[in-house]
Amino acid sequence: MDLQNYLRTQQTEVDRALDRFLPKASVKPATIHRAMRYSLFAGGKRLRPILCLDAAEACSGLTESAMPLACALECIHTYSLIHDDLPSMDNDDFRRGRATCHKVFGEGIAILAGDALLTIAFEIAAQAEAWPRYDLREILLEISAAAGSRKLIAGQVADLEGEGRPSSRAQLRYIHENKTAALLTTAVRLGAMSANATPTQLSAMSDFGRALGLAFQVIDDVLDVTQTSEKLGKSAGKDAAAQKATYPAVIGLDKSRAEAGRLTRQAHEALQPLGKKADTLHALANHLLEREY
Ligand code: GRG
Repeated sequence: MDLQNYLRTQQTEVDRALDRFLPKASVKPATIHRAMRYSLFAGGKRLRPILCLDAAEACSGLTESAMPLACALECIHTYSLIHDDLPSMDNDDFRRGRATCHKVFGEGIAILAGDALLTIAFEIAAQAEAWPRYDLREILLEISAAAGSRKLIAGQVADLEGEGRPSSRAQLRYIHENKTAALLTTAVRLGAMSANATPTQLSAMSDFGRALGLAFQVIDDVLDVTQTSEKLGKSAGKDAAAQKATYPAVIGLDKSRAEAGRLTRQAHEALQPLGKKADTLHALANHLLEREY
């Protein structure tokens, strides 16, 4: 399988769908729609939507059924990046290879663009069809829980509060589970739900998403130390400068790489019940471990 080519095709499909779901840039008030589109179409990897679509296929579902959920997740993810970059958070000027939303549109509009992306995620998800095992109520509960104060925001709070203080591995794991792995787990779970997955398939996806999400954030921490800002499309070296709780800071680079490898193996094992149908998810897990940006 030519994974690079496959990822490009999936990114294009996701971008087309996002373009259909988002208000056009000319819709009033144009400033907010321009700001939302500016950050959304800035060239993200579309990892969460692609995982959602692949999980649907691994459970014998159709990617068309998963697409509204895939797009909703990308809107939530982009909102979190816009807010994460704000002066009151990480105060970053550079994201997805371009100036951050608040640098271009000002802080007020950037906050509102994040709010609007979070809100539209639910509007988009509500357009998904219902399935015999998983109704819309369950889908919306899954998304709200992942984006809420016990998961995504909990991770961000712990991340902010951990700055400048020594962290234990347990604290680090808590941050990674909530800030990163929760949304990635939800991505594969929603894909599976859109395929009317059996309880065994859904449980396999939960285990896969968690292990993959943890590996993804360990690698993200490693890349922050080893790569340039140009390559990453975001400011490199910021974690160390802000004395953030990261794996390289707590256990060093070599052990961090080994930990990412161990978690990726765990992700592969979790997919066992899905057999050959999960081949693309296996390939994606390897690709994320070896990525350079
Ligand atoms: C509610 C005020 C408020 C803020 C929410 C929750 C939150 C802010 C921020 C967390 C965002 C964050 C930086 C999570 C870490 C996960 C991570 C490594 C994100 C980068 O994901 P990629 O590499 O990015 O998939 P692209 O740009 O490719 O989509």
